[in-house]
Amino acid sequence: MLRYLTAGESHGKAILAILEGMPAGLTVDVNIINEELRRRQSGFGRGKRMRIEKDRAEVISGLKGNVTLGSPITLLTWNKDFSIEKLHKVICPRGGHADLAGFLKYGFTDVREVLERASARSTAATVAVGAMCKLFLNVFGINIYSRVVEVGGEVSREGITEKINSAMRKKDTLGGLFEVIAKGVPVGLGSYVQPDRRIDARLAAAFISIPGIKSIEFGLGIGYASRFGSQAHDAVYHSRSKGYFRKTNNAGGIEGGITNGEDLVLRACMKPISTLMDPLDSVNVVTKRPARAAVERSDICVVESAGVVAESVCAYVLADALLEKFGSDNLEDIKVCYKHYLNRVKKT
Ligand code: EPS
Repeated sequence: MLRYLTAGESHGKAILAILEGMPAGLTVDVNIINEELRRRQSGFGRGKRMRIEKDRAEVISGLKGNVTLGSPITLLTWNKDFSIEKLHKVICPRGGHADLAGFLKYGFTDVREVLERASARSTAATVAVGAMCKLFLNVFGINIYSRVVEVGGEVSREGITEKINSAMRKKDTLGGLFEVIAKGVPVGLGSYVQPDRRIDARLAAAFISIPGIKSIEFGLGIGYASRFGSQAHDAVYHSRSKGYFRKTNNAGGIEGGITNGEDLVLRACMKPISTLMDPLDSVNVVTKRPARAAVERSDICVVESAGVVAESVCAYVLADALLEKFGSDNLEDIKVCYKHYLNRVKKT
């Protein structure tokens, strides 16, 4: 079983993750993890914090030399902006953020106590975990990509850039739609035998756990609603060279909660960032009087970064499902098992 925990406040000392269940024998190139962290920080519309931080992962357990030991892997990213003890109090919660619900739930006197951990800064840890999982999946020829599909109704690169510029001018923010594609995924990850073993259920939970994600679609997604079954489903073919294959991939690579050997295609919608420079109405939680919501340093649009985070959680779910099917202690054992399985499938 693969599992991970993240820890760290946005302006605390560091952001970290402990990943447990990676098999022994995987060679880790930390530069590749750092490249993923850099990708998470980029994209048009990011805020000033991204000019302060240059996220890099330190692997402080689970490796000897650059090879995994099968023990928990700790991935640590130091924050340059370590100002949690000095930051001003927040008393006017932002609609759309965890501010008010978190403040009431935990009984704080300062809304900042909520936003420090609710911040999407924690996704640096998620991406470090995802990068480890990608390294593992690469051994089996599985690769994961993402792309921005739409921002604020615009689909072209120029249109999106202009839209983000206009949001910036209007002191507003934007969300959008992105797509994640996983290639080289074998048939047979996940299972229909229990609801919680369905790979689509696991991917959906992982995607929705990313801050700001409001919906996820597989393949045709909402497009299924307007089609006849005959236009919606992917017919099955077989050839000697390809084995079983489809000419279409409306299912997005998943049928019955199991990967079917086609590319995984997922789309997710991210809401606009909830910190607004021209803030919405709020209430001062001390006086209970009407006020404007707090203004914090923030981003304008992070759809591209959200795609990188989604690649990471997708990698985590697929790595977990692969380990579940093919063994989990030693990489060489897993490779033998995997090869045997692919041969059996080819002959079937
Ligand atoms: C983020 C770091 C944060 C925000 C953003 C994401 O840094 P700061 O709060 O110091 O500007 O830029 O967090 C949020 C959008 C949020 O809602 O908290 C990061 O590392 O991605």
